[in-house]
Amino acid sequence: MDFFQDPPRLGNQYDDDPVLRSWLRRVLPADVHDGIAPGLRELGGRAAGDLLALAEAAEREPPRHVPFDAWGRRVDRIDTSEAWRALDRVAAEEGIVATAYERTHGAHARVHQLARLYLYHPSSAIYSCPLAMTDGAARTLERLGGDDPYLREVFDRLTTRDAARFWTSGQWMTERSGGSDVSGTRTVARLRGDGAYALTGAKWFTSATTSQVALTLARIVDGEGGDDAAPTGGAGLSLFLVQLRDASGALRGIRVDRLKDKLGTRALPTAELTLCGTPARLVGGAGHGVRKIATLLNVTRLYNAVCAVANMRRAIALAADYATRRVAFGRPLAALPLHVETLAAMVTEFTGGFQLTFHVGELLGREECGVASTEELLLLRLLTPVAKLYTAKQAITVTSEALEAFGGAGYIEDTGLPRLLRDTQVLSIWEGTTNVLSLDVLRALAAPDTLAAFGAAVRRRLDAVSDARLRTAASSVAAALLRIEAHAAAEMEAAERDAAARSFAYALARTYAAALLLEHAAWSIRVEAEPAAARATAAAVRWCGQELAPIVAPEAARLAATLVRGA
Ligand code: MFK
Repeated sequence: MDFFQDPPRLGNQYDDDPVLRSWLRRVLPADVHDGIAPGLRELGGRAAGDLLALAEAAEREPPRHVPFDAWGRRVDRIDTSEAWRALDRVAAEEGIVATAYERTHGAHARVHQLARLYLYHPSSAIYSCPLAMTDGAARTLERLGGDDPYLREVFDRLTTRDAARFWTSGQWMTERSGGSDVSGTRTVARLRGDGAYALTGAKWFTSATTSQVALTLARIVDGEGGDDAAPTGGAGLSLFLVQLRDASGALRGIRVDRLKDKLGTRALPTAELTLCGTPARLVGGAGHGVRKIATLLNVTRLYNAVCAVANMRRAIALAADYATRRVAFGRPLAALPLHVETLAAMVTEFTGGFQLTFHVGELLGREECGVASTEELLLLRLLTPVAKLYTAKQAITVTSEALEAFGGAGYIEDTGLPRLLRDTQVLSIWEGTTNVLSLDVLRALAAPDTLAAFGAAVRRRLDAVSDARLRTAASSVAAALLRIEAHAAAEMEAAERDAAARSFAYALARTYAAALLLEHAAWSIRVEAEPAAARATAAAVRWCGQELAPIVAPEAARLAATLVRGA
């Protein structure tokens, strides 16, 4: 009889995830945990069921730009699939954004919401992208919208569970002059007679152009004065809200030039736009647009990290299930020591990334409810870019390894596996590249007391570790922290500090995650039954066994310059 390999199967994505469940049990009060667990279980079932089917349908029918109607009129329609629109409805009804703003569980609301996002994202065809921007826009309007009734109404729509009223928001920052160096933004805003502004310019990457509103940056100029009249630099930019369409559905002074042809995220419409007098509402007063939109960026960067760990988790779920079905050399892959070692390395990466990311979620929840301490606020600012940049790179490694765990099948399109890698590759690019975020980490550390807050948070966790199984690991973390502090205190040229920024950010990520893993393992040993405690211990010990602070020394940076000049 012919042989056919069994495909991997997904079970309930909440029940099958010991890392998520154990972490939630530790950080949430029992009544909150017990209150939200049934909803998470239900969503975990949908993620392996109807949501997954919708995501696959949306991927089969990517969006299409229709520039003209049959009679030659410019219409710039973006046609999306029924499945893509259903994913929007599900997102509203499941409260993927709303949960964070209902604040039913106070400061725990953000953790609850991020757990829901984590379950939704890998079965959403990246509908999580519009939701990230929607959440970031909601938080920005909550902070800066004041008592403007229109902005209040927009906020309500971004945070509702009523699918008929739900709006999503885009975030248009990138222009042809660059996505990282936003201060070069050339779009201008002119005050109209009715108090609104009119925007003129070009936006080069606008994800989710089917959203109803978008936040964007522009320079306010007087009257008909040219671009030269605009104040220069990031502080000269102002933040605006654009409502894309009028009541008839027609775009308001916006031309869709084309949809981007991307490596991944193919169900997501990403467009190049020309703004020709687009009406816009100023948000939070004139000027300092970069500082104002940073509120949004810090939310979307956390989404990025949650989606990175969710992709790692999905890759591991598929590879681990397959390892029980696939027989090679007379045994299932799950019985081959080197395969087990490879999967364990993936699980370790995922578990460290998970701890770091959801810890940042906890901090954000406390900040949003006004109960964060000064130390927590400093850590939130520092660890948001750290978590984003580190988990994005981990997720690329882990999803790539997962494809290899399937052999040739991992390279074949209709297994759906290559999409997981393609969709993960974007995570280190959008919302700030690894290098831009590494420099943002230095920006955050420039604030007084930030490094001290980091050191105190790590040391407190190490001091609480008493179990003999964790002691060697705790010593490695203490040594890594000293290396971090020595690097921060060392005299060096700005160029040398910049050159080491990425490796320094990695050191912060690995060391902080190590402290969190140890804290979790110590708790698990005390409270949880086996095999949970053994699993948490193994993750902590393996994580701490790696080089925790691989900081590039100034001499190495000089060698780098030599290498690149000759390349
Ligand atoms: C699945 C998840 C999905 C997510 C999907 C999203 C899809 C959307 C795709 C995109 O839109 S990708 C484009 C995203 N773009 C970026 O992430 C921009 C990357 N570049 C940076 O982050 C640069 O560092 C930055 C633009 C911020 C540099 O701008 P400036 O003006 O040269 O920086 P400057 O002068 O240092 O900072 C200006 C102010 O902002 C300062 O405050 P003050 O005015 O009070 O001095 C900074 O402290 C503040 N600031 C900058 N970054 C901040 C911040 N504040 C808080 N948090 C931050 N991260």
